[in-house]
Amino acid sequence: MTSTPTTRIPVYLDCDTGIDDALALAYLLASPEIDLVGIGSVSGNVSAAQGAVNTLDLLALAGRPDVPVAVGAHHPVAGEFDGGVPHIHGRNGVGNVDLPPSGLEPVAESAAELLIRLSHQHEGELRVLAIGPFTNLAEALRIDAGLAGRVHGVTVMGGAALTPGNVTPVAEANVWNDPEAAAEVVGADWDVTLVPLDVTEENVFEESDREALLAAETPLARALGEILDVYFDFYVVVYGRRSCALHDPLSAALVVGGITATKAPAVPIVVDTTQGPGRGQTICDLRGQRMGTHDRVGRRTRVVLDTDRPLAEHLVERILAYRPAV
Ligand SMILES: [Ca+2]
Repeated sequence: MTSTPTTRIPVYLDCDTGIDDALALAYLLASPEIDLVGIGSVSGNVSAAQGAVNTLDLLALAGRPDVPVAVGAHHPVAGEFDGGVPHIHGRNGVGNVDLPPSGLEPVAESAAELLIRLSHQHEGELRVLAIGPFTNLAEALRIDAGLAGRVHGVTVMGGAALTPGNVTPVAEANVWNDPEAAAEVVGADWDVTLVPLDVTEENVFEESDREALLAAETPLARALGEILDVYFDFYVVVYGRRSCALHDPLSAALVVGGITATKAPAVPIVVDTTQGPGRGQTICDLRGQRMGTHDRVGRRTRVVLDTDRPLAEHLVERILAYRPAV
């Protein structure tokens, strides 16, 4: 690498790779503002084990086999992994595309252990970006209560503030898959930024964007274009046309700074962990919004409600410009 790691923001990524996870990963690798220092997988779109395989295959395609990948939790805090969503992300999580096998192995430690180790190594600087269920983060907080004090901030893709859910009328998938973990993460004593469906569903990737990837020079970009095909089919029931929401890439762009949140009030956020129809809801206290949405004193949980510009064009530009380090 020719860049200087000390000038780049260290980021730990927790993911369930996953098609939009793959886009987010490529964007992070293409972003000189940050240094991706470690990745943990978690069950969600696919099993944690399959998510790690997909992540390693993508890292190899990107010319970044040096990034450590740890396999995280297979089951949520309560209950069991439900088998994922092959009808959305394909049977293997990457749109039924057979990526070239990386030949790489995950590290021996768990995702929670990797996160804790990195929080010591980059104390006060580490940004945590979670784009899958929050099981690993909750596990790490339980192992080491001091973790929260060593992390600069946590950004999580998840929840729905003033918009419907995407699994139930009120629950978004990452929270739905492990509400107990989500409750622990938003309740811990660290700065949490929630990136909910309210903003991620506003950022849409269109067929023209996918075609730009398919026509790219790099194998990574072309592979992303291919794996999006299955995802685009699913989204016909969401947007009425082949396209997809940029849930995970938007969360990544907010950490990188490529996209800026223009409305992200610090408010109380509670996750419903009951077994009723509200299970998995992220209840954000936005009362008073008609008088302007202001930060509540002492709150460390923010919810992103608006951003400065659409993501798709910026995302395509970064991925097309990226060249693997040699
Ligand atoms: Ca994800």
